[in-house]
Amino acid sequence: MTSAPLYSLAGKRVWVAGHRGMVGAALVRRLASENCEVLTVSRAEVDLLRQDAVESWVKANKPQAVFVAAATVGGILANDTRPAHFIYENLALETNIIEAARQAQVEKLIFLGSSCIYPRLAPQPMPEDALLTGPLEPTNQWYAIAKIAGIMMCRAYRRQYGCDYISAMPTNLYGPGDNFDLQSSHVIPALMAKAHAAKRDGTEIPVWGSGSPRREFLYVEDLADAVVFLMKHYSDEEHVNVGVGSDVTIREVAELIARAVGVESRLRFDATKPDGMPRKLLDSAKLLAMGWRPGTALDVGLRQTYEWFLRHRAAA
Ligand code: GFB
Repeated sequence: MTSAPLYSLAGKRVWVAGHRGMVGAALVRRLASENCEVLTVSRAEVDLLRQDAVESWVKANKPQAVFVAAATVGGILANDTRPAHFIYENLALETNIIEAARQAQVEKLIFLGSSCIYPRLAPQPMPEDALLTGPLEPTNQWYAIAKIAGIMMCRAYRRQYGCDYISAMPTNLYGPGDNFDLQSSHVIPALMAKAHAAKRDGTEIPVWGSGSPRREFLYVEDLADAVVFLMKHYSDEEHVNVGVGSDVTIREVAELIARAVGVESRLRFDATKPDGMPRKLLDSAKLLAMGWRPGTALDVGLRQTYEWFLRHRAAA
């Protein structure tokens, strides 16, 4: 059963930071039914890496609630090869936004992290209190450290300033608006683009790594729904995991993607590419106990993502 909301978005000025990204765009779509005024700002107007620009814009535009969906993100190879980008840009933009929000007396803020904040060998499924209990996965430790810092900032701002700032940790995401670039993307959009090419050219589908790592995948529209739910129903220090409760191997997701694309090509595994974390399944019991449920099965979400890809192929 869902409890009565603690915070209402109705009539509020709500800033979605990062509205051009997959998550931010899904949040803007989801907020259309919340009877609030959604604020967005382009990168050309405000560079989120510049503290003075962020502070001036927030002061002038006076949002009452903030969704921190802005982030420098990418798949395993991008994380592994551009560590300085991932740690610097994420630390800079999240500290700029959170401090600007405090100065402008923003009523409520939700910071979005990632399941890679947990130790490489955390117990599976990973509960919230596994944070900082062991060494991180080396391929994405830079991004993870920045995201852990964001969680800690929200906690510290609650303690010292009484700010109602909370954090949500989504599992691996996919859906409309994803990045389909083969070098920098996550596994689902990469394999979808490769399966599409294999269907066109009659070739094999190259899959990085061994195919045995396990991942939990959440459709981005469900994530947006969960984040709005938490904004309204949650107010506490501890971050909240957002997942679907089950995972699949990379081989299995590759097969599901091939089915969604309608291709029977053989999978070819490339052992020169990294596997990353052996398993990444969140324990989302805390969120489920609040009454939220994901709505989209993986095969359905994959079909919808492929339809989006076909419609937006040139841009993707
Ligand atoms: O989605 P992905 O890049 O992110 O990779 P992570 C997941 C798994 O899929 C890895 C395999 O074992 C990859 O080796 N994989 C197979 C592929 N084929 C491909 C391919 O063509 N492209 C990609 N990208 N992977 C990221 C982190 O980790 O996940 C970030 O680096 C973030 O920090 C994000 O947390 C959610 O799940 O390994």
